Parts: sequence; C-alpha cells; structure tokens
Amino acid sequence: MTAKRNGARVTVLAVLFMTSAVHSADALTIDVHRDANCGCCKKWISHLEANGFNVIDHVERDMTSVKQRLGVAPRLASCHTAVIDGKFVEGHVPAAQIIELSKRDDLAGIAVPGMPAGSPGMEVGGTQHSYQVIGLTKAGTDQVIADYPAQ
Ligand SMILES: [Cu+2]
Repeated sequence: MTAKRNGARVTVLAVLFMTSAVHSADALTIDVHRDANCGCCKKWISHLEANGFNVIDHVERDMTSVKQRLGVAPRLASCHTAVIDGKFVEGHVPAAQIIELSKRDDLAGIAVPGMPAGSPGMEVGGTQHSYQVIGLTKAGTDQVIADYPAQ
C-alpha cells in the first residue's frame, strides 16, 4: 500500500517537471555567438529551436574576445558562446540545463567544456562520450549541474 502510493507520487512529479520544462522553453530567448564556419554550432542552434527557444544568431570574427567579455573561464571553453538573461551558456549544453540556468540566480553561467561526442549538436554516429554540465557560480567556483554517462 505504502509502496504503491510512493510510486504514484513519483510519476506525478515527473509529469509536472516535464510540463513546466516545455512551458518555460516557449518563452526563452537566447543570443548565440559563433564563428561563421562552425557547423556544430549551427546544429546546436537547431537543438535549441527544436526545444522551443527563440534563437538570435550572431556571427563573430573573434570568439576569444567574445568569451572574455562574457566571463567564460578558459578552462570551460568550447566553440560557441550564448547568453540568456545575462548569463553565459558555453558549448554544447542540453536545453534542459539552460532552462534550469534561467531559474538560478547563483550562477554566472554554465558550460560543456570542449566538444564531447554525443552532446547536442555533436552527434557522431551513435557515439556517446561521458560529459558534465559545469556551472560557474558568481563566487567563481565550479559546480556539476548534470552528468551524462557514456553509452
Ligand atoms: Cu562545437
């Protein structure tokens, strides 16, 4: 009896979470800065649009200075750099963590450093390397926001 009730509650919470995630993404606008020749950056933009984001695309000549201006620590660097509500989104971050970022005031930004195969926009056949989404707190420390295992 108790176990059954717990199971039902978990299901309800999961449905509520999915509903709110989809709803939030509807209204989110994100600025993406990328190099003109970056193919995986365009694929990541497609991932955002498929998840309901309104993407404003900026083609840049010098991504290094863009990253410096937006406060992306070099250890977190990837290809493209996006901005949402004044917070940076560096690299191939999945839509779910961007939605989470939009609700958090303790973070300066989030990143998927490098370009791990299998992250959104980095699909290479069926290859899925493990990667983490790292949050940079306003205090300057790193925090693991999500862990995607290899498959
Ligand atoms: Cu990339």
